[in-house]
Amino acid sequence: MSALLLSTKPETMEVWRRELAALDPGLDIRLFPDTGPVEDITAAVTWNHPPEDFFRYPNLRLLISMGAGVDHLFRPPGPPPGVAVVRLVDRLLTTAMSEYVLLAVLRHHRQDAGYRALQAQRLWQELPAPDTESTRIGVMGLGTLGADAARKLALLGFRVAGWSRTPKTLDGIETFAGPEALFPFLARTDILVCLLPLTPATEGILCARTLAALPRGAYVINAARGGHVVEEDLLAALESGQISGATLDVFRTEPLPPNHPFWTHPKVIVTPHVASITIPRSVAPQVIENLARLREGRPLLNVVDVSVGY
Ligand code: NDP
Ligand code: OXD
Repeated sequence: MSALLLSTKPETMEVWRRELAALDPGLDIRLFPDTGPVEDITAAVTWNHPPEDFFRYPNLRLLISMGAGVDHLFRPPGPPPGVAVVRLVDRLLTTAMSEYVLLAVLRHHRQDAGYRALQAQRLWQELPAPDTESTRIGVMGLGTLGADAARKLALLGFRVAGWSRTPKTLDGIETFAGPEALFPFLARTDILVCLLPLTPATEGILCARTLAALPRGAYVINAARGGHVVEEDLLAALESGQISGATLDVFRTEPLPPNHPFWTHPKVIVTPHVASITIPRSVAPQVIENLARLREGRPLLNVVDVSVGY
């Protein structure tokens, strides 16, 4: 017996089941918590499932994240030893994230908040003209999402740089790599975009020290994970004017609690973790493909390096 465990928000579980079953009607899909005998489960497609539960399935061999990020699978105790982890890489996910980043960059760059405030006062007034070619954008993370956003920003004419763990070469983009390059990268960045995975090495990376290393008045966009930001440090930097504003899609606590200061902060734009939403129909083929590869012992797609956590 070989069954697939499906576990996500109850409201999307049925959509996932339908899309996977449409591609492989013979697939034995078990919707958590109705797992049947735990010995049957050989793979799981999951989002925010309690990680300790994965240890209950003695024949589990593969964990498939329902998103690009896998930090939810690495929360203690992490994936059971010997279980492979894969994530989603999907054209629609990538396009949507770049749209989010471009929107946030352009809204700030074209002083949208300023013009809305003038409109509210019926004031016909010019603000200083934005200068695209001298605006320096820095993208943290040059993976699937960061590289696409960086390329699209460069096409618009911004001066784009990116920072990654290992060295990268991208046409028209200045690249920085490793911890020693972080501060030089920050020092040349007017608009900072975070598209890093959340790992022990990147947790709290947007903190007082790194925010202070940006030029005064820099703008911050975080569409990666809430755990990248030390929220009190960002609030203090906004208060002091070191950071002129922020667009935040992700938060340490989600949903963002109603009394959280970000909700009403005049310099903060909040969105509810929607920068890029997985569309089950679009990603179902790669899930089915990976299940086939698992069965046949072929190399899996979009494998996560368990030793670094992304
Ligand atoms: P990838 O794994 O493709 O890319 C990760 C990038 O981050 C790589 O360039 C990697 O460097 C770099 N990186 C990792 N660790 C470090 C480090 N310690 N120092 C410097 N650079 C580092 O991920 P994706 O681009 O697909 O996704 C990025 C993240 O976006 C996801 O993990 C997820 O958290 C978030 N996300 C958010 C969504 C939302 O709706 N808000 C939707 C989808 C994803 P290297 O190239 O050297 O490996
Ligand atoms: C993801 C997300 O990681 O939606 O895909 O956050």
